[in-house]
Amino acid sequence: MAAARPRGTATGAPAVTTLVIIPAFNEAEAIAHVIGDVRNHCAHDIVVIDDGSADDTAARAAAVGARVLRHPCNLGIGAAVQSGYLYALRNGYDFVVRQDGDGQHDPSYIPALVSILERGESDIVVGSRFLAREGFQSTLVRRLGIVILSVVSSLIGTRTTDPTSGYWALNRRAFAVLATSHPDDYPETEALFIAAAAGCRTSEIPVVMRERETGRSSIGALYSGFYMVKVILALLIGHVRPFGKR
Ligand SMILES: Nc1nc2c(ncn2[C@@H]2O[C@H](COP(=O)(O)OP(=O)(O)OP(=O)(O)O)[C@@H](O)[C@H]2O)c(=O)[nH]1
Ligand SMILES: [Mg+2]
Repeated sequence: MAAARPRGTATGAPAVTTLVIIPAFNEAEAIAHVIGDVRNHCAHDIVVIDDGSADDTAARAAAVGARVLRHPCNLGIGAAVQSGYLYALRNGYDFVVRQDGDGQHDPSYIPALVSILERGESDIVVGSRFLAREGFQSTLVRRLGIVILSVVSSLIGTRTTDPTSGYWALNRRAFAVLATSHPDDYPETEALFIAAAAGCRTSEIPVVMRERETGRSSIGALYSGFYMVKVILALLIGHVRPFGKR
């Protein structure tokens, strides 16, 4: 795998570097287009984390010049994102943008997400589809779950309008925390809680999301209910448990 970009500017000041991480599981049909779309909107480095795909995801990402980390088997979305954070940490990046490999996240929002980190206003910026209420709003069952998770999150002090959004930007302080401690599946709500418990500040900007056009969703209607219970239990247990013992 290629090393991270050399850092530094003509004036000698260290350049701020941003890495876009794209977790991908069986996204062969979408991944090359997603990478091209990111490149159309920013010049940041890109790493695709191929989570043990059975299709050509890794080869197609590599064919268009992206760096690819490969899990030897499918470990789940949480582990895929955590591998991206670990890579960013070990290679000295300042900021990470996390976006999905199925094309649901419009990379035109990347500059806006990163600019909030650059101004030091927040440690994590979440792209929320429910602030503008335009575009893909998810299925009815999942929206209901999202409302319940928002309420539970508010009660324990991590208010967010879109607790399952996977479209985030994080500074090094935040991704260092999550590189060490990250939930497995349906991870976003719990990850926000872990970061907040470690002192990270979170904010949101409105984004318009698209519907998945290819591949398969990780979350069927049946699993939505299961994950909801799991995440709520994890949040409540996390809330009564000192962070240091996590
Ligand atoms: N399905 C699934 N996706 C994974 C896994 N590991 C990484 N991913 C990637 O994680 C991202 C989010 O998964 P999605 O299934 O799209 O989840 P989602 O966006 O909440 O659900 P949809 O709105 O139905 O697409 C995608 O880019 C996946 O390719 C995994 O084990 N299963
Ligand atoms: Mg998706």
